[in-house]
Amino acid sequence: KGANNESRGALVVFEGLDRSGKTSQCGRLLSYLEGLGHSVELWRFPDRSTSVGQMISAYLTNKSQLDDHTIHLLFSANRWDKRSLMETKLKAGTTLIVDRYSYSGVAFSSAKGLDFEWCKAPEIGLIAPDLVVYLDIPAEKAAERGGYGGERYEQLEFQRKVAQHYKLLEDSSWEIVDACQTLEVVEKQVKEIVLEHVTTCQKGKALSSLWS
Ligand code: Z5A
Repeated sequence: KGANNESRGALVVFEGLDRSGKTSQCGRLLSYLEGLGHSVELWRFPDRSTSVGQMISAYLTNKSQLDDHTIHLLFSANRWDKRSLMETKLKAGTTLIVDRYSYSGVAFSSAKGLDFEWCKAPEIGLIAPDLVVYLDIPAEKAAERGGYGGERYEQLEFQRKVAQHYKLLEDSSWEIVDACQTLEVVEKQVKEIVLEHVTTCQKGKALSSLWS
């Protein structure tokens, strides 16, 4: 085992449209991994607790207006704020389950019409996930789940565009799960996929960076 291949925690990211079930599945996965005795934490982006996060939250709830480029960079800064803590935790053996990450950043901003490559640029150098679980659901179906609230982006036509842009980001770290299945079926599939990656990282795997 080389110095770069030390045992570590896994970086597991959940992505998908609004109401695809990310938050529900992240919670269930956390309990499951904890039950198996793993060191594990649940994170989410945007992290609304930081000062940058509060600006993002005001924007999402329509309390403030920002240029599309500006808000894009704030979402990215919100992740950069956490990059070094993320590395420390992973190297200390803690698995991180992360509800939304750079893929949301690019899919949402490019769906507004911003240049795709421009959107990816500020994410370069963030830690690459070991696994991206994409909860796949048509925008129409997601909208039926309790309906959308009043936050910006929670509109059917826009969610359709976001889905199209997500597809352009798919790479070998992605596992697509059919999110139209019941919560329990999705949960079972997610557990199996994630456990495999947690084990691989425990055995030793180098960290890598976006986008590679
Ligand atoms: N955004 C961005 O533009 N740029 C970025 O860089 C980042 C984010 C990071 C806020 O995100 C917005 O920020 C988001 C993207 C943008 N805008 N949108 N849209 P957020 O994470 O704070 O909010 P959210 O993603 O919209 O979270 P959500 O509404 O909580 O959705 P979810 O986590 O995917 O779903 P859920 O809460 O688990 O489930 C929703 C409902 O469906 C709930 O009633 C469940 O009980 C039900 N559900 C879940 N699974 C099932 C199944 N399998 N069957 C039936 N019902 C189910």
